[in-house]
Amino acid sequence: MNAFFLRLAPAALLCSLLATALHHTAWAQSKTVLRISSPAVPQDWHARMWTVFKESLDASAPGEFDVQIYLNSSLFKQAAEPAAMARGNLELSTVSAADLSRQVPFFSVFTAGYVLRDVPHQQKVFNGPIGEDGFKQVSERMGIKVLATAYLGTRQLVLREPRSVKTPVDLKGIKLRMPASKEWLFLGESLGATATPLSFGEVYMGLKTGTIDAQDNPLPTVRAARFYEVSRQVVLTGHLVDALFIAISQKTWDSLKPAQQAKVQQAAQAAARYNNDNRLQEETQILDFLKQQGLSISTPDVAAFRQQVTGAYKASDISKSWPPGLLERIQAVR
Ligand code: KDO
Repeated sequence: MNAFFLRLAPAALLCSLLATALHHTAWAQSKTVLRISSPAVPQDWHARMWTVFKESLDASAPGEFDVQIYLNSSLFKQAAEPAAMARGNLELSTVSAADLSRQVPFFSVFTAGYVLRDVPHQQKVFNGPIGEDGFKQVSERMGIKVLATAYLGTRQLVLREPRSVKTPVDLKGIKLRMPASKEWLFLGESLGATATPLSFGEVYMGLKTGTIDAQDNPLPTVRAARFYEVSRQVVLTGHLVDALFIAISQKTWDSLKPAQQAKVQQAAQAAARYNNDNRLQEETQILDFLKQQGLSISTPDVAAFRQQVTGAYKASDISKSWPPGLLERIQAVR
């Protein structure tokens, strides 16, 4: 290279670097940002599924989306996500039946204990005409759109200290932590305990310090959030076959091109499948893990719990808000 070109080389390099940087900035700016907020701990399947969502979109729509995942309620508080999505302040999250039931009483039925029999029943209900009816109401009334149903797991009771629990009477006086909403608290009371509201992020400390005596969650979550370190007993009540709905802000959804909507929907379904497969698999082995950690596993009189819980709902104001015939429609799904 002659002297002339050698003098030009640094300038040319600078120009090319600048051009690349500008190109990247423009590229980044043209990407649609999808922020995800979840209370889940990183090890839990419904946290890890968001990576599947991101990878799926990066593969199907390269360069079109900037997916940002915020776990441990680091972006929005637990249960604040639906309102944030409705306002357009958040793009995606998972929402519970309790979150939906405030504006869409249809979902209140799914906050009740012993309504859904098992996972196939849950999936058939939400992936069939009943789910379609409910999700349509969510779109119309809440400014969010449900993209897929994830199985959160079957909720069991987990106690800080061992105790003989056969029927609901045995839970009398037990401070059972529940998520902070009227639907969750009613579920806790219907089990015979004294329901105490606390956000998910505070459960570990609550168990450790004894401000609560028990909490209920699916067992894979007990492992992922390390609640087993501060618990002594699992009582297999199986009172709620719990779901989480992957949802997107309607504003975000409407801003996407039809081809992008299809890719986002597919990515959400892939994420839910990943969560469901792994969680189901883990649920088959989790009791061994918990026993190894020193917890005792007890089986109560589930029929007695079912009877008490079902009766409590029937007699409550909560069930008065349920659309007539919906419970029977759900029960008829086989
Ligand atoms: C909980 O707070 O117990 C709960 O299991 C309720 C669910 O609806 C969901 O919010 C979940 O926490 C979080 O995703 C943390 O796993």
